[in-house]
Amino acid sequence: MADLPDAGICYELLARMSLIRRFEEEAGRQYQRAKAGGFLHLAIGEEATIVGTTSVMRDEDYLIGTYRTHGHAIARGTEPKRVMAELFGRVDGTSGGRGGSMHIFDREKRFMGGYGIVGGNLPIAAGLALSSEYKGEDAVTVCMFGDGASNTGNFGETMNLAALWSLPVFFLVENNLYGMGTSVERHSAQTDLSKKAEGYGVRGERIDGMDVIAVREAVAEGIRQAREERRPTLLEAFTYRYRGHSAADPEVYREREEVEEWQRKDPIEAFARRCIDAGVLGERELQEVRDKADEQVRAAVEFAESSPEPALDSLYESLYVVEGEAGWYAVDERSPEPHRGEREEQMPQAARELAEAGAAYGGRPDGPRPNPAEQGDAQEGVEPEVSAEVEEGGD
Ligand SMILES: Cc1ncc(C[n+]2csc(CCOP(=O)(O)OP(=O)(O)O)c2C)c(N)n1
Ligand SMILES: [Mg+2]
Repeated sequence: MADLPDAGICYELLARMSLIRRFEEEAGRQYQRAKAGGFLHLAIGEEATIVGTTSVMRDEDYLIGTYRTHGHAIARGTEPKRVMAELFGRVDGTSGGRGGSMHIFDREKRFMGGYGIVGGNLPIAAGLALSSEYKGEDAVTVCMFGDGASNTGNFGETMNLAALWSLPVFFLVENNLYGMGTSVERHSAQTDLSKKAEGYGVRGERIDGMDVIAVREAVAEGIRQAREERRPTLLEAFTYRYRGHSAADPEVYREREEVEEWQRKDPIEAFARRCIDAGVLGERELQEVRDKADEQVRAAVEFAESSPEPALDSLYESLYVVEGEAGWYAVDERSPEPHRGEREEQMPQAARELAEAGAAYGGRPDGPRPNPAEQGDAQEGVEPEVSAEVEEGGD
């Protein structure tokens, strides 16, 4: 077992893991109260993998993750209150309340999301690393994804380019043993995921993702190789999510005993005990860490509650930026002049009508869904056609 770092670092690691745990427990509660909308994927149980990784990154490094990344953002330094406000869909959220749980994003902290497409963040990670390389910067991109994502085409394509172009990128697969309800044995022919990129020339290694120090050491070395030698690594960290895949998961694919077995090796408790036994931290500090986490999460909820909802008029803002101008644009070959839903700043009335139709639809999901692209022009007296079917969805 690797040695403990000094007391200050141990305190910080414990504080970060405890804060993330408390944050996510509270996020789950707020979701039950319907304060947080959309989907909610919790990473409770995976804190050592998250915090061990981010603790050895430099400020200039990029991190990109999946849809299970509240903790990743907080670990990178995004304020918990802004993450909570994002879950609540409020203007002070990290994406102005428009992204929600799956799309936490903080450019300032170089946390590049928050990504809902399984495996979709891998090529973006290669792109980020390529941009650092191209600009002659020292930054490394850390890309975290799930065991399920290692089966996607993006995985192979990204590993190939990362090795071929010697990109400063580091990959970490958070192997929590399941992709939704499918176990690794049932979804991957090669169950040693660290070997999956060897054929592309990417070195692999397996570690205990429940041990924050083991993660820290392995990631530090991987990042060093990426930064100094331009050699990508694929690190497989064994971890476990205590909660279901998302808030709506009946969990028929695993036994209660399996969850309890992993909970007995809880990464936060195990690390706290180790620090106490080694005399690095005392009971008083442990209590302080818990109290501070409670306080920060309580303040985050209060902040999110009091942050306003985005204004209805702003519905079409920030969807695209074309030549520095933000707005909602569509390629429409019917005629060159603006159509409904386009260039809303020149057509405030049409934008308002569409926003109101959207809001009314929100309260009446069985009704016809407004689709600006199919609703004709904004000319006076033209009655918009309403069509398109209600989309079914689930994640
Ligand atoms: C391309 C794509 N296919 C399917 C889905 C639906 N989906 C969402 S999460 C998930 C499981 C992914 O599992 P894993 O990569 O192990 O990550 P984990 O959820 O365990 O963190 C699937 C199949 C999706 N979002 N994107
Ligand atoms: Mg998984």
